[in-house]
Amino acid sequence: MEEKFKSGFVGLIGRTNVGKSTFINSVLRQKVVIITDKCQTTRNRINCIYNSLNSQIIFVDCPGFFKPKDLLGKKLNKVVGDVIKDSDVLLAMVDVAGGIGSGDFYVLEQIKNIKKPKILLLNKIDKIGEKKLDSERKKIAHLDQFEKIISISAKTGKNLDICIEETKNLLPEGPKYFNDDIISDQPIEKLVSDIVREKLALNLMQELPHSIGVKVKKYQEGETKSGEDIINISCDIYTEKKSQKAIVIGKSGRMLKKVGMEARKELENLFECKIYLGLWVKIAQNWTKNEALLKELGY
Ligand SMILES: Nc1nc2c(ncn2[C@@H]2O[C@H](COP(=O)(O)OP(=O)(O)OP(=O)(O)O)[C@@H](O)[C@H]2O)c(=O)[nH]1
Ligand SMILES: [Mg+2]
Repeated sequence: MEEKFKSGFVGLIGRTNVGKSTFINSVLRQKVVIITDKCQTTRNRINCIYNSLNSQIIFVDCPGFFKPKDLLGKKLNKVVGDVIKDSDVLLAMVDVAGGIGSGDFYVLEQIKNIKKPKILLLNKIDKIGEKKLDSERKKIAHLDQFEKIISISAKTGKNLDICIEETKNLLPEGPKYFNDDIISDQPIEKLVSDIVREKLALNLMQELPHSIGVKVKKYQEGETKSGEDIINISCDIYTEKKSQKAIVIGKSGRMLKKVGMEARKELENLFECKIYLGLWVKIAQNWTKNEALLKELGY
């Protein structure tokens, strides 16, 4: 008998930094979403599409769930709430190397009464041994809301094939929502601004905890004088204070130059052409608490 086509939206839910975006990039075998070792890296919901012969899994990357401190935090949690509502299957993720803690139980509590099939992923097992994994498993042994509990490493790819198989089993019959050549529904400008934000975060988030926003002001495809393809991009970087602007620019502009170079290299690899990237640092007081500015930045 012919197998029916299965498809659906699969929300990835978990605390910040547990490895949700890393999981998606590993499953799709390319960088579709940004990753850092800092909190609040993912700020939007992003559909990432995994196709196989008789199924289409739409993994939905979303921000980490946490106790919100400002309007940005509240908005991020609302994104997660909407993803939970709209998903067919939920993948909850915890970091067993860091240790399952109260932040994780808070997240699991939020989805406890949601009547949808759920899988629990125990991530980062590459960092720990059997003994620690056993003790982490004991912490969640009393939970009965999950169809499956799978130990994985998003980084090395361990057991991701099992995740895909088990997720597929839980999907309903459905249509192909996206064409085969689409890997993500994220607008290109968003990916560009996220890559700039990723490089900023990796270079200076110690000094600037999550108060940076990036917006693409210009994105123009063209040709150089010698006929090569080039994309001309300029971005505004929003900081909250004069002192933060100075940190982003750095001594003699060194920090901004470094961030610009790293972002440009990555964009050139991604788009396989030359990139001109202009970065401009602005001060927008309290943008993380300002509705109009948050909107302007796409939140
Ligand atoms: N060793 C190891 N590190 C991992 C693994 N998965 C993710 N990481 C690291 O954990 C950090 C956070 O990863 P992200 O994928 O950005 O985490 P996230 O859950 O998407 O975080 P938010 O977007 O802030 O919610 C990064 O430094 C990753 O390299 C893993 O399986 N093993
Ligand atoms: Mg993320």
